[in-house]
Amino acid sequence: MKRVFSGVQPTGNIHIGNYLGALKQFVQLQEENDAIYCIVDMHSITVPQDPKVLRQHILDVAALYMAVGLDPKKSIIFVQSDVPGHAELSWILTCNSYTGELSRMTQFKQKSKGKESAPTGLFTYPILMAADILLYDADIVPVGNDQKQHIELTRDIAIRINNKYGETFVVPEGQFVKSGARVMALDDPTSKMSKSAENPHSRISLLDEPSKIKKSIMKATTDSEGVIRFDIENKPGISNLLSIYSAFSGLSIEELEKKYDSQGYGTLKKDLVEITVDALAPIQARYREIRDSQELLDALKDGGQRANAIAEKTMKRVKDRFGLGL
Ligand code: AQP
Repeated sequence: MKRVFSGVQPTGNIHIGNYLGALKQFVQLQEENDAIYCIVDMHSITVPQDPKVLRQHILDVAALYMAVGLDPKKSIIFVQSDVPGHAELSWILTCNSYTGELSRMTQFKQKSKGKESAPTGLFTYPILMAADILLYDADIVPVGNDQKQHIELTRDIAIRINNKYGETFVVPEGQFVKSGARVMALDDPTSKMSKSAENPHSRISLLDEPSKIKKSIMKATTDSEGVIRFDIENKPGISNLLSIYSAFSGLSIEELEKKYDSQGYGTLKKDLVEITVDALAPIQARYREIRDSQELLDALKDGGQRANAIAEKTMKRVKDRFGLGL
């Protein structure tokens, strides 16, 4: 059995990019692997958060994890800050990484762009992510394409420490889906769909009402050519809609191009609204059942204890290698 680890930040409502790029794989992977899924609340404070809202968002993400199909009997589901090993290991990894490699991270460049000074946590957050993964000896890390660079960094740090201190960490592999690995913003298909983008119509959140989904898709930026074909460079808007359609319907891009041959963008958009609304309806129904339940709190408590037991073992091994403590 392989160990799978991944996480999502509680920074707002999870959108279809998070779902198609990451969560959908989480559910498939829990069937035949030893899966651990975290709500990475310590990552979310790299930018300011309202404490009351953050708590609610932690529960929202946990409920959405379960609503999309994660089962606490099959997967460990827990909150990152409930396991002290993440912060502890992060410091040890920080001492074994370089400012040069962190400066190359494109997410840091994007998130700090235009700011006179950025929080140190925003700069070092890829190390905390490396700690999240290495703490659980993960073999596989299912994530969206935007995290490729961070997985590479995690591997580099693990290999560096293994070479210097002897076999300490499992070197993980990223796992990326074919369609949906990078869902783009509906209002600007050249940047990725994001929870924190200002325009709510740039994304479709898993909890959006049908009317909001309709408005966002019908307003989505396209082009003036009027031909439905996949061409990311010249037709990023239509290509993005086709990718989302393909990921939700299971139809290939070629099948969709044939289906919509000589049809207008309006028809494609209308059908995509229907497909999206239908795909999200059961998730929303389950979310409403579970969000305020004791079952959710019990799952997180139990998950935290089980995650902590694994993390403590790793920390003992790491401290031994580094000669820390007695
Ligand atoms: N647009 C996307 N397409 C495909 N996958 C995506 N992911 C994020 N955006 C897309 C994947 O979702 C998982 C959880 O992401 P996260 O919440 O940890 O952080 P993020 O990548 O920073 O996501 P957001 O939505 O853009 O949040 P904010 O706005 O808060 O920064 C990851 O596996 C990610 O790859």
